[in-house]
Amino acid sequence: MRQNHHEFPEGFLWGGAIAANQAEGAYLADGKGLDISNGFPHGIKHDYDRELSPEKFYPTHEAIDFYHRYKEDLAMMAEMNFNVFRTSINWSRIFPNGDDAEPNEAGLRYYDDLFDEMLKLGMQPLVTLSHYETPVHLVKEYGSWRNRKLIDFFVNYAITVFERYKNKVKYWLTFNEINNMRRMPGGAGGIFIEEGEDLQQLIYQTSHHMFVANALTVKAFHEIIPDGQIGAMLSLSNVYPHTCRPEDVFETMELRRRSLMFGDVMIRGAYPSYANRIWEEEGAAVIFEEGDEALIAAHTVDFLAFSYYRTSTHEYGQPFYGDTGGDQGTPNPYLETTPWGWQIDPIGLRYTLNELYDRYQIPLFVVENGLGQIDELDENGFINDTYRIDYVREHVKSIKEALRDGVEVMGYTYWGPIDIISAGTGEMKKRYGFIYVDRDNDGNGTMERRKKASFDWYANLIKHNGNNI
Ligand code: BGP
Repeated sequence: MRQNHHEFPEGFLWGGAIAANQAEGAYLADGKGLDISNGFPHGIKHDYDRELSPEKFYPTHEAIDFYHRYKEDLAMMAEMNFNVFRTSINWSRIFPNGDDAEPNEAGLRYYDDLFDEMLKLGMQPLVTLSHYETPVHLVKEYGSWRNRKLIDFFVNYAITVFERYKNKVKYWLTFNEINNMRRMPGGAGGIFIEEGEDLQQLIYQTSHHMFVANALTVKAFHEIIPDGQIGAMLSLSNVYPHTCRPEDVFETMELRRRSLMFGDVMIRGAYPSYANRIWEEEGAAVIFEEGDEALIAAHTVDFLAFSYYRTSTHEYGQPFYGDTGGDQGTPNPYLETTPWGWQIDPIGLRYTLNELYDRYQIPLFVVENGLGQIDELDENGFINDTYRIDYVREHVKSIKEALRDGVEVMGYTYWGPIDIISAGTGEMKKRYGFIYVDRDNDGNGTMERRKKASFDWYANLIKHNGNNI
């Protein structure tokens, strides 16, 4: 029988995670096309501008200028002893319109340099193919994932980057938080509802197209990078029943299943039996083409990556509502809450790791976990973010407990090791970083980088492979 780990195993992947669109800026540099993130003035929770307005400020256009400053930033990540760094390739740097016949060489070269730099510093790149970055042209011209042509465009993009980076990048993720198609299809898939359309039908049909694309991508990946690993990525912050009332308990399971079904398809290779009932009750009739089910069955992912930020509770009859942090219902009186209403629950991470491993029995990777807070500089310009240290320490302890429970965990990439643009709200004020960036919500500031107290603490945690807590 396999022994459970009492400590973090050797080779555990420690680091941080960002997304291209929330950090790079340089939104039209070197031939890049517009991607959907460029049209959200206040993040994906809020309005999307189909046409950019010259009067408005769009935070992703400059973001934190990681595009030009990545060497300096990665050097700081190396100082924190990262052995993995997660970012995305912005699809629209490689195929500016999404349907171009040839890839954009300047975009390819940028990621060559970026991955070379990571490798030089001892970090494995962990790369997301699509992190809320669908090219705008695909949305306007094809209706995004409504159209099965997107499957070909996406797979062609994936093959292009697999071929290009096969000797540099061994860990890949397909769609960031694919289950956010249910909560925020605009951000997750460039799906903006048109008059006369049924939202549920739209969500499940477009998700189905993404599942087919996922299967074809996994197939190509295993052919091109046989020594690598590719994962599904879901938003899996958890939700508890608000009370022990059976109606609360059962409906909470139904809510959770609406996320887990995305994992079921990509990991088990088939829609779960309860999917039919969901579609029936939502009035959705998902059209499958011949061969779709066989493809999905044949090409499943190697591991499950997920984000975990918080838990919430659900009461019977409450509408299913969520944001970038996960499902959100009624506050839990036992938990502390951030200024953004996210409730801190380290035990919930251990609960989630066990839940997922029981269900799937494949390696798990915590690729997002972090604390968005208001950080204030003291009179010396220092940020003593003990609250962030507490957050990470308690969550890492929970992972250690899950290892003892027998869960296989590959790694931990803290979300936003450097302050970046919030995906949900477009703010800079919601800071996650161990590194402070001098920039505010309106784009003022010098962009100077500065270490917070958590910087040395996290460096020391990794130095001891997490076994000093
Ligand atoms: C996830 C996204 C990230 C991210 C994070 C935190 O949903 O994958 O892109 O930003 O949530 O959310 P926010 O930025 O809204 O605080």
